[in-house]
Amino acid sequence: MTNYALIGAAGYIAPRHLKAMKETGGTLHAAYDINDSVGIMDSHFPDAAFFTEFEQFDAHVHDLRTHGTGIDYVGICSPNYLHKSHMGFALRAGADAICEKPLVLDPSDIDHLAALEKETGKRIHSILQLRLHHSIIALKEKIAAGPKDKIYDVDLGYFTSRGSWYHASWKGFDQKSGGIATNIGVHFYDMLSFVFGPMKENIVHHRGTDAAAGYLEFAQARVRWVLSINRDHLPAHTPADQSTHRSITVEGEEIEFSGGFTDLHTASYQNVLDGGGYGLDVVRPSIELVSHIRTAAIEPNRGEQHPDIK
Ligand code: NAD
Ligand code: HP7
Repeated sequence: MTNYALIGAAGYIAPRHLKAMKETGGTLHAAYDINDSVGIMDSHFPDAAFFTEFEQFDAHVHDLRTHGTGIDYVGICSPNYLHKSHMGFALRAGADAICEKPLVLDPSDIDHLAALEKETGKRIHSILQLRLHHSIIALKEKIAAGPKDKIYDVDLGYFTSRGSWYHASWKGFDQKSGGIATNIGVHFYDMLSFVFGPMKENIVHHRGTDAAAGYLEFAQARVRWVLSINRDHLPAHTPADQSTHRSITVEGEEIEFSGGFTDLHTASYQNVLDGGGYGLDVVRPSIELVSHIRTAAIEPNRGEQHPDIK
């Protein structure tokens, strides 16, 4: 039986972690959030202890360890800028961390965390669930089976509408979330390097609070990308009842990957339990990539623009 603790239990993504812990046969012993709206825990782990103050959570996790119920993994679903501190807590408490993306905002934090892994002997795992999506795995296998010198033309449009709440929440503040390319885009930049190899060129065409766009080159791909959370930017062909449109075309051929997301957190946890998982070295390139997007010059005339940019 795997013993878990959870940080950020009241948030949007926490239920997927609770479900993953349950479905992989684990037990949640303790959870923490500054917000007490955590009734969802009853559906999964009605006996788990819950705290709204870090000090009490910390003391409880320590007591559990003293009494022989050491926590194996701490699931981390807190805002992005807090991940580093919360991963530090997990490792110092003798547990591995299973932390939401983006693992950290600043690439230099990865070095600090690597030192902490060495000091504690514990590991950090990032949730990067697109790497476990069946369509993406099939695409990776197809590219790997093709000619190694072929460069593919890829268009990536990621439209996922959010209301004004997004901008008022921590997600709307660059210093807390990293901005939309970091908070949402990190999935697809990581996925692109997973499929097409290391990044070679990173040009930013637009960087706003509700949309970003650019041009990327990987070892085997030229990518025109656009990302938007503004409903008005949805492509005209999006069905009226749909608020998201995720599309990737490779050499003009559409790869369908809008569906099949709901169970990927369970697959992510299982992957860690099976000895896989995505550690610091795996996440470093995508963290460096989004860090560059945050500070790069805006160069709309370099590289090709995505056709759905409005
Ligand atoms: P959210 O705002 O809904 O939830 C964050 C939770 O953290 C809230 O309940 C908040 O009260 C809590 N919190 C804030 N400060 C805290 C603190 N100091 N200590 C403890 N808890 C604190 O956000 P969310 O959408 O659930 O995002 C959480 C994390 O999950 C982020 O890192 C986000 O990037 C990631 N995320 C990943 C996916 C995915 O597809 N993998 C989807 C959504 C969110
Ligand atoms: N939604 C909420 O109610 N609350 C939220 O906090 C977020 C969404 P999708 P996911 O916005 O921060 C993506 O677009 O795929 C609503 C990113 N993940 O499918 O779950 C939303 O309004 C994630 O990294 O959202 O999450 C829709 O109605 C990023 O942190 C519905 O939920 C997150 O957006 C579904 O929305 C974010 C991926 O893109 C894989």
